[in-house]
Amino acid sequence: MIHELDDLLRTERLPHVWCPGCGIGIALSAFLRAVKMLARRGKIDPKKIVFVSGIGCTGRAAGYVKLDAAHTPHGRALAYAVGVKLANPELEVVVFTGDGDLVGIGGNHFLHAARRNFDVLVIMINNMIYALTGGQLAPTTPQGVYTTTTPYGNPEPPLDAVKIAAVAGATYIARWPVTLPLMLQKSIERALLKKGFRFIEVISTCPEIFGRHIGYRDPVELLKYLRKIVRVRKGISPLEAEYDWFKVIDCGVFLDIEKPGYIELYNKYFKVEKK
Ligand SMILES: Cc1ncc(C[n+]2csc(CCOP(=O)(O)OP(=O)(O)O)c2C)c(N)n1
Ligand code: SF4
Repeated sequence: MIHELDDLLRTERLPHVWCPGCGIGIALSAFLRAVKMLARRGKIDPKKIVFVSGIGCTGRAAGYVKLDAAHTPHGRALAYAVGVKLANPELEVVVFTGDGDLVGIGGNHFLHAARRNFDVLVIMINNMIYALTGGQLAPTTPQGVYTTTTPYGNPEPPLDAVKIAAVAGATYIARWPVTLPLMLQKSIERALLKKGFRFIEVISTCPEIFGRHIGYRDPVELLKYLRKIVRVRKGISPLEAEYDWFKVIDCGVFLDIEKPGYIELYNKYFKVEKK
């Protein structure tokens, strides 16, 4: 059987490891469709893309894409991506990462890459849990929810990565749920053509672990619930966007500005001479 994305997939590695109903595949296919669309229009060369992921269910994506890819240690995807871009600024570096990977163990890299407006696109798949390791608390886990490390309910308020990216200094910030894959694709297309630190949060579904913990083991019911709480809003600031699993999750493009990215500033201050 031939699929329209086969040329961007290592089909010999399929079937993939993700559970039925997992949202990660929806996000990955939105990314690959965006690449395909831009390549067709001559705006991007897939041979210049480097796809970097860390460890986690999300991290497995690096093994399936037919792009230059790296499956790096947990929490270090962004640090690795920064190294790749500094070594060869001609490359378009994309980090495809889990919420635990990026804002848990990798939180410091996130903060400083955004502060530097480093030239990288970060797509964070937020399933609100450490899924691969069986359901421990993530920084993004909603308050009150049972996890294997908070058996009496999570006492902590969750971290909102959109707001962190905004105050730290990103140039593009968006959030989309897996229930709106076309909006996500268009947003990735836009972000791929920009410089600086671009951050897209994908609200994903993990029926196997997170869903089971909150009483939505059925993938369809979980998707229906997600659809209910998502509110698409235009023109609001990232600081106004609500992130509350029990009430509403605001989605949309919250920031799209131009300012010099890190590579441009580096060249300016270090006065790099071309040989
Ligand atoms: C240094 C290090 N610490 C901990 C782990 C164990 N570990 C693997 S994946 C993971 C969390 C995964 O959660 P997330 O990044 O949100 O990805 P998901 O599986 O939910 O997609 C952890 C703690 C590890 N592999 N390496
Ligand atoms: S455990 Fe959750 S995140 Fe991991 S593959 Fe299964 S559904 Fe997806």
